[in-house]
Amino acid sequence: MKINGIELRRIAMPLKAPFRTSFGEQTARDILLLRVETPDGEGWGECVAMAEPRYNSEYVDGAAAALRRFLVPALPGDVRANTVAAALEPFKGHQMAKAALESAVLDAELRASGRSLASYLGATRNRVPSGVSVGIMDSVPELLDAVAGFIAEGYLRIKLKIAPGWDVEPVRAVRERFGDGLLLQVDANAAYTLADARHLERLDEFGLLLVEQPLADDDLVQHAELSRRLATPVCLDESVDSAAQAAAAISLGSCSIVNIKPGRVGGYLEARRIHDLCRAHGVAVWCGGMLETGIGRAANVALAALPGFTLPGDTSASSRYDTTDITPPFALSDGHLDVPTGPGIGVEPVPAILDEVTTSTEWIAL
Ligand code: OSB
Ligand code: MG
Repeated sequence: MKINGIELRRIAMPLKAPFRTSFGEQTARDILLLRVETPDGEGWGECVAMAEPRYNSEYVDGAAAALRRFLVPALPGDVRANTVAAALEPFKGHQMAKAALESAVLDAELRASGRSLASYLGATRNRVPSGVSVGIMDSVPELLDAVAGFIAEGYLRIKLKIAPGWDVEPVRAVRERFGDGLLLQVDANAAYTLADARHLERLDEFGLLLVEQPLADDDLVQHAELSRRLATPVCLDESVDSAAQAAAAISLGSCSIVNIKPGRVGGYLEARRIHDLCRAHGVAVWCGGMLETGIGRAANVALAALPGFTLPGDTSASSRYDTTDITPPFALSDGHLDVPTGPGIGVEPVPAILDEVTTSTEWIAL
């Protein structure tokens, strides 16, 4: 497939409510979108790097710089999506920037051939169960109100963000208020150390589905030690940035569940490899989120429809983030999101909405 060029488009999107995690509070989104233009069509990709390098080392200005200077120029003139990763491999890191580029090329390629991303990836379902990630709040009553609202909307699983000082008590309160039937899990975003193992053991009494990324990103050995000590299954997010890292985590016993975020691992093809690897090892996976717009969400929902995704993902409805999405909104039906069936990711930005939120565009000719 020939590519004329690639448009980098920055958009500013509000968040309905501030989203607080152990690494910071976010009140708005600064997002980079990629549009690949070919002689007979286009393809879209969303870069999930955040404004600041607090979740991982990537950040949106850095991703744009890496794409402009190294990644886009490394693409061959005649490119296939399944050769993009190899072309970008000489440049270390920058998984989120690489993922966005591969995603846009893949979308263009699939649109040109009339095939959906879900079908291409090997999806076996036409809808996926939705969970929601609930930020740290100022008080337990405020948290209980927020969780009650999400349950009323139909979310099938609740994830609570935790941090030292906001863990056992909010989890106990949610469990007591909503009962043992609620699918409940927590995410620490690397806020603890192995010295907190005793404290984390206190979460065991709440019957959580999992505890996500309790320790530092590069602490695979300590995660293995913690996994042996906790009854609650340990799930990794930040620690897994490739299939090789997933394999290491599995063989060390660092986790029994993996959160797969395509951006974090360099794209949907690597995400599928991690899915296949985990499935072969009996390790459950679920699809994480990075507060994506409808572009990234559409692709995540397609991935989440693969057979190894046996736990509800952070694939929430568009309305969880904002009052208007740049694509037709993803809405919950019975606690599920429908998997798009159209060519490629199956959705496109609504031009008028996209223009309204655009803060800059840049064209890179190929
Ligand atoms: O750790 O899973 C995370 C959002 C931004 C960065 C990291 C994480 C998250 C979420 C929100 O938990 C998931 C979503 O709703 O997209
Ligand atoms: Mg996480």
